[in-house]
Amino acid sequence: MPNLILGLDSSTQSLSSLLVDLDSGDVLDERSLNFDRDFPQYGTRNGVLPHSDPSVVHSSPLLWADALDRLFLQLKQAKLPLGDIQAVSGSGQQHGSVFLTGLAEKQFREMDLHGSLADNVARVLAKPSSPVWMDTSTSQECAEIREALGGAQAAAAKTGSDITERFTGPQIRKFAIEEPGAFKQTDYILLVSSFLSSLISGGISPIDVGDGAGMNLMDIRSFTWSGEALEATAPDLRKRLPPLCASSTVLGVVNPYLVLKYGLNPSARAVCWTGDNPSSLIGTGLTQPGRIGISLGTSDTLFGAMAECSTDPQAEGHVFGSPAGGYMSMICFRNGSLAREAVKKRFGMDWDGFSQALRDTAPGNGGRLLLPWFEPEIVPRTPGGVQTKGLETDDASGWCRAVVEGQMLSMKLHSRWMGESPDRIHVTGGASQNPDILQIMADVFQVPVRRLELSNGAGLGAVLRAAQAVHPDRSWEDLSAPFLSAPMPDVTPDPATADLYATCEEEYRNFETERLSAL
Ligand code: XUL
Repeated sequence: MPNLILGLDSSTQSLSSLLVDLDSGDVLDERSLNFDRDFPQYGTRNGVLPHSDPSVVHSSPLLWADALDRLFLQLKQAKLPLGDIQAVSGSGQQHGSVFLTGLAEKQFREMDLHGSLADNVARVLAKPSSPVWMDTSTSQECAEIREALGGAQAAAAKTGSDITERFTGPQIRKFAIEEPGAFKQTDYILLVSSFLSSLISGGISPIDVGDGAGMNLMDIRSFTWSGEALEATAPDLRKRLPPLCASSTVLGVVNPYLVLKYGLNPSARAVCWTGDNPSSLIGTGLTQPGRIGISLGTSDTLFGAMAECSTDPQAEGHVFGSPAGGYMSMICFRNGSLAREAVKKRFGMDWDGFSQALRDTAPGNGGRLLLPWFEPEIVPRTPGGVQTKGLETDDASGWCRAVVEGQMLSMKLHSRWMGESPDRIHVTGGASQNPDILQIMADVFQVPVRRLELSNGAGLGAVLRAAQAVHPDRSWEDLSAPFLSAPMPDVTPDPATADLYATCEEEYRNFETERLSAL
């Protein structure tokens, strides 16, 4: 029987799937449903529900359940061999929460086959909508929890992150305060990942330590619920939270609903889901410490496995459990493509012109510096305002190099707390197509940079996690090798720039410290 594995990824705007044959390395099917386009009845815009207060950003758990049904229906209609699937897992957008009544466990275990998944879920919802990671309406709740835990550094040391607006704990506190009646009706609080995992496995799924760390409720060192954080967040929270588990947990066989409606094999395994970032760690080949991943998107994200649990003394980065065991770090820099594009636009350039400017200027940029805070920045935390040193306002090529060097120096500087010196960087995202940007990355970090051609790192991570859970004897390297091809040779660092960029990092740090205290 072929060894097929199904990986799913429920992101902010879509549900996508990847069906692979583990033995041949073939991708049999890859598809995606777009929430706005394919489910217009929910009225979402970019995957979220419009709200009069822009800081309140929710979506619908019924939409996510409907999407799961539609996806399995499409796979069945495409006559894919669903009976040969050995294991299913998935990843979800992090931090979002689903609030269910005490009837949920039985409802999911004994699904009504006459109704859809959404019909089954609708009967047990304690709150119709789910706050998601884009919600920024919990500043007050964050301040209260942070104070109870002894400040930002203490909260980060305890839970892996400072108390953060989009994280689940503050969102739960807001719900408990604003809607005490509905909160009282809530017996289960799930994440997007564990909610969908519950539907696949037919029961209430535990929360894995990767996504659990994005709640500000889990003790990051012991991987157990933190009594202190629960206490500071909402009344009687412990009894409302499912247990925590390792990300590789096999929950059992798939829900009979999927067997009877779509022809899944009754012995197919349901493997616990995790958050999209922990899943991407696996999907980008970063299961071992010693390598970091950088995703160059609207925001730039740096992440990597860590041998030991070290938390950010500035309380700006995040620590999650790694699905491969141990820990992972994640640092979000808000001014990613956003800043590169702002410079390109300022000088009326196209990307070829931008790249030419990088080639026309020398490493170190003759001492010209730029702090790329076009928008308020997360790391380091600042309301922003671009800061320059030695840069004339009309120096187009100087600005192009300065923005990229500034971003790379900032990433290097602000990832030092992780205590890892990488030997390779795996890079993904739109701007990873640009070899001139990658050369600066390689020179600043003094390690080779490998571009991965991945359309869905989180989805591939789900496949590999499911595969590893049912084949624990096979190594991550062995499992991932057929899927992680690099489309071009690694970009290697120029050793002649090593001392120069060490000096640049020092100068950047001093300039940043000076401007942060002045702003
Ligand atoms: C991570 C975060 C986002 C979501 C996106 O902290 O909020 O990356 O996981 O899906």
